[in-house]
Amino acid sequence: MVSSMEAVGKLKRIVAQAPSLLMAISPEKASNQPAPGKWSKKQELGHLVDSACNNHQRVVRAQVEEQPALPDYDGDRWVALHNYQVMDWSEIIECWRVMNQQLIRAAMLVAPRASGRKLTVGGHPMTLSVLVNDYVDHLRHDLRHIGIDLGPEDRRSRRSAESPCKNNPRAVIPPSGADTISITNPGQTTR
Ligand code: NI
Repeated sequence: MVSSMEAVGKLKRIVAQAPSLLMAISPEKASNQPAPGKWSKKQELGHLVDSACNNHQRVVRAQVEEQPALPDYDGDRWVALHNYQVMDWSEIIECWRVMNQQLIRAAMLVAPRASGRKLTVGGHPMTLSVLVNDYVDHLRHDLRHIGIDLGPEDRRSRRSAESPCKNNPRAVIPPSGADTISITNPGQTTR
């Protein structure tokens, strides 16, 4: 079974390393929108704040509810709602750091036997352990797109229905039985 503790260890290292690397990006560069409708680095990191908020909630609920059916969220609308583009770059970085500390706190308390607890996110069945691993993989992928490279991604925990991100759509592996791989960019995201 994939361990959630290993993923939490990776997350701790990312949260220790990434803020100073993000601060090295100038606010001007972080505000630059590469094309109409594309996220700036501010908005991409804001999306990672939203991801942390949603996944913190999931990590908690998976431990206090029996087989919870957890919702996905509309990544574009969450970014637009928070208006990250007008926030200070340093404030978004700090918000991201603090939310991940909160997620780490909740995930640190997962008892070993709870790692295999079953839940669904946006209708996709998974375990709590897979959810935590998937969260960290997605985080590392999106940080790399922002320009923060923290080493190779761990692909062991990829789920069958992976949601691409706005700026960096990637292959969605179809559920088993389907025979095509498509590049899509839906608004809904589980990550
Ligand atoms: Ni993303």
